Amino acid sequence: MNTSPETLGPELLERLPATVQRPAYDRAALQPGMAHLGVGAFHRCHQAEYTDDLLALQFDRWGIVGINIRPPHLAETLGRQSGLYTRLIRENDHVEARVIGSIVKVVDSQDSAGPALDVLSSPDIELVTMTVTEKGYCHIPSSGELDLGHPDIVHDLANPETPRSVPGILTRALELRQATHGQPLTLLSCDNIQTNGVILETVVRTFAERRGNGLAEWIAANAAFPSAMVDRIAPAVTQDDLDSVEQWFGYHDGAVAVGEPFRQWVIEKKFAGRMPRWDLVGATFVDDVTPFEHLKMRVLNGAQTTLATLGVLAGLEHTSDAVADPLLSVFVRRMLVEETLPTLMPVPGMEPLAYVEQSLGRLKNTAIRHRNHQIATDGSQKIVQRLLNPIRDRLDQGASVRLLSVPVAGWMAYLIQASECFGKLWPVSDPYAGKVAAIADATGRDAPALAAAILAIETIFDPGLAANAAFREAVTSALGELLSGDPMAAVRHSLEQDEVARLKRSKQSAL
Ligand code: CS2
Repeated sequence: MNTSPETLGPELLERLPATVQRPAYDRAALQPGMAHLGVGAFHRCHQAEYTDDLLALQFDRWGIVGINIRPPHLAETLGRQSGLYTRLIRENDHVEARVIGSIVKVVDSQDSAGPALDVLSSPDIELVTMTVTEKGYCHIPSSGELDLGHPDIVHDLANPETPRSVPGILTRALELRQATHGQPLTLLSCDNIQTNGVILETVVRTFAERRGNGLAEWIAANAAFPSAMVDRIAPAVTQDDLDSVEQWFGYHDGAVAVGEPFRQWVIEKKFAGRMPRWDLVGATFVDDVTPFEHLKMRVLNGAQTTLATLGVLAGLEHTSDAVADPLLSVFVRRMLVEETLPTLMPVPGMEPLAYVEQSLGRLKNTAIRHRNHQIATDGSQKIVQRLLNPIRDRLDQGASVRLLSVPVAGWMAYLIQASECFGKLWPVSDPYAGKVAAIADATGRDAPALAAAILAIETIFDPGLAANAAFREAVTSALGELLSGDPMAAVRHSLEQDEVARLKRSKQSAL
């Protein structure tokens, strides 16, 4: 008879296979102390794991209440398992399994903000971390300001007590805290956005200022918005991952998370109340996260976005396939070493070249099935910090941006080819997908006209950058080739041109 396997839960903890580690503390004694918004694969592989490590070392009341305000629902997976889940660390053939116990409760707040507000306004909660994706902040990517024209923001300003956006919900929660117990709150963004704390503070403050009643002043005095650099590659979980746990360990887990061995968390030391001592378990508290952010976003994430969009255009499925491609691998290393590294500030304790090699090594991990389409999702929200900011710095230095311009054109080509006019080659998800498709449908296959129209989107390309002749020329010529029958010609040619320029430079310096 075929009986279905037992589902992970507290009763199973004592009977887990010896190869699966279990929480090294008494979960039953844990109290909710912090909340997390956006319980996806990344949170389960990162902040929840650091917290699990901390609980094993120094028991405190830092149990996590996990909240989702967008799909998926948590009740049927994590909820059913009392917050427990299996976190797999995978590297090629190596697998390490551990059940994480730091999430003590989950709350679904997709239908209305009420359940999320109850948690976030509770005096038990001293800290809220969040991974709500780049677009969750409803900010304008090129300026970092709250997008007052965003439909959810328009809705929330008109209906502040029933908000649906992240800025609206957080502002309302702070307002409820002010009106009831007055306890301070730390709001720690763990999204991969440059100056994420500043952006979060800006969108909340802008929202609060419009509410009036001294709320913005109360927030300024009682809330803290530290910035943080977060890192671990943890792709969207697949049915295969769930099946593997069942097959290897004999139990069912609907909330498995899979990540690579590497992890990093650098947090600005700016808390409104008590601070979980994540620094005792590998995180770093610093006064300024900027150099760490630049390094990670421009090198690791820059490489990922480059390999993702160019990888899709080359017909490759995962990051590990793209980085294994000889041409793309030479290209991405050259781009990072020659054009990206000179834009970085010194980072304490890190050697930039070694970081490039380490990053490319991480991307080769074949057990991490990170789909190029997943990384290309929301590219409009990612390219500013990953590609455009280093490009601007290079242009300020009077240096070439030939290589960095290719993935910018890659992002354009990725969205353009999803348009009707280009035969809808693949489905895409990006807040600017509709705009780019409309441009493509109106413009047709004229690469210079396409590039000009997309570069004119000021919320992504600031006008000063878009007007730069060298950048425009490099993007336009790469785009023409990426849209041709031989897309990788763009990559080959940019490398050849770069080589010629290098030879010229070395001849000149020899004279
Ligand atoms: C990826 C990131 O999907 C993406 O945009 O580039 O999620 C990346 O894997 C993480 O930032 C790694 O820390």
